[in-house]
Amino acid sequence: MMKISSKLLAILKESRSFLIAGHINPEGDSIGSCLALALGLKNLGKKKISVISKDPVPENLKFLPASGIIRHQLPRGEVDAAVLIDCNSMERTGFSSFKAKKTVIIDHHLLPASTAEARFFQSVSASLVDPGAAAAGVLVYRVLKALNVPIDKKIATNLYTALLVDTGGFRYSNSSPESLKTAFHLVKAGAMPWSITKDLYENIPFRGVKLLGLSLSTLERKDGIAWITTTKEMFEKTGTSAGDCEDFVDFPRKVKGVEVAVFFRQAEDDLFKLSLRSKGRVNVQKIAKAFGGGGHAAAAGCKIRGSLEDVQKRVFRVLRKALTETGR
Ligand SMILES: [Mn+2]
Repeated sequence: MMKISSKLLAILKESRSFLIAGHINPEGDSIGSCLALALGLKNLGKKKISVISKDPVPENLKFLPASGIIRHQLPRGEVDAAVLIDCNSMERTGFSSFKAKKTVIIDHHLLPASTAEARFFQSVSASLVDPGAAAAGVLVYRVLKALNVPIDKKIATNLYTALLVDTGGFRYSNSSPESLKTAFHLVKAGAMPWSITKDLYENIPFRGVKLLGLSLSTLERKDGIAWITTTKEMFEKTGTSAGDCEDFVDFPRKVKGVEVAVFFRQAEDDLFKLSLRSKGRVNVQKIAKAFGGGGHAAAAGCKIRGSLEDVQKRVFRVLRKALTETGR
C-alpha cells in the first residue's frame, strides 16, 4: 500500500479554500470520491469548498449525498488548494487551468503518456497515485482516515458507490482484500448496499434502455473481439446523450469466448470515443495509449478520428496483433 505523503496531508489540513475536480464524463468513482473528500473537509471545519465537474452529473448519481453542490464552472478567484481526483492531468478535468496556490492529485490511473501531461504532473505540489487501488474512492478513504475525519453515512455512501462502480460490483480483478475491507468499513459506517444498488443500477431512464436496444443490435464478434456501436442518430432518435451509455461496453464483454470488448460511441460525425475491456490476456491500456488514450490494463479508452469503418479497421488491427502475441 502506497504511503500518503505528509506534504499532501499538510496541504489539506492547512488550506482554507478548496477546489475539487474529477474527470470529464464522470462516473461513480469520480463524483463519489470528490463529494466524499468535500464532505470530509467540511467535517474538518473547512468552509470554502467548490466541487466542479465539466460535464453534468449523470442522472443515476444524483442520489449521492451532497451531489447538489457540484458546479460546472470554475469559482472566481484563487483557492489555496486544487485537488484532482480520479485523474492526473488538466486535460482529463476538462478545464484548461485552475487558479490555485497548490495542486494535489489523488488518483489510481497510470501516469500520463504525453510529455505535456507528464510536465503538469511533475509540477503539482503533492500526489497520491496508486494504480494498485481499486478506486480513487479507496484512496480518498485512506486520506480521510489519515486526517482523522470520522466517516459518516454521507461520506460512506459516496465512497461505497465509488468502489462499487470501479470494481463492477466487486466482480473485477481489482476486488482485492483492500477493496472488500474498505467496503466493510463503509457499510459499517452506514452505506446501504441494496439501496445504493437500486439507485445506481435499477434506475435507468426508459430512453436509456431503448438506446441500449438500438446499440445492441449492432453487436458483432470476430477473433475473440466483440463490439457494439452507438451512433449520433441513435442518440437523436431516443433523446439520449453520452451519459446514457456508461456501461454499454459490459454487454459485448459478456459474450462467451470474447477476450476483448469494444464500445464505439460516435461523438462527432468523424470522431469516435472507444471503451475497451479485456478479460485478462490483452493489456488494453497499451492499445488505448497507441491511440493517445489511457486507462488500466483491463479497462481503457481513447478517441479516434475517422469514419466508423476506418476507426474499427485501425483498432482491430492493433487488437488482433496483441491477441496473436498473447495467444495460447
Ligand atoms: Mn476510478
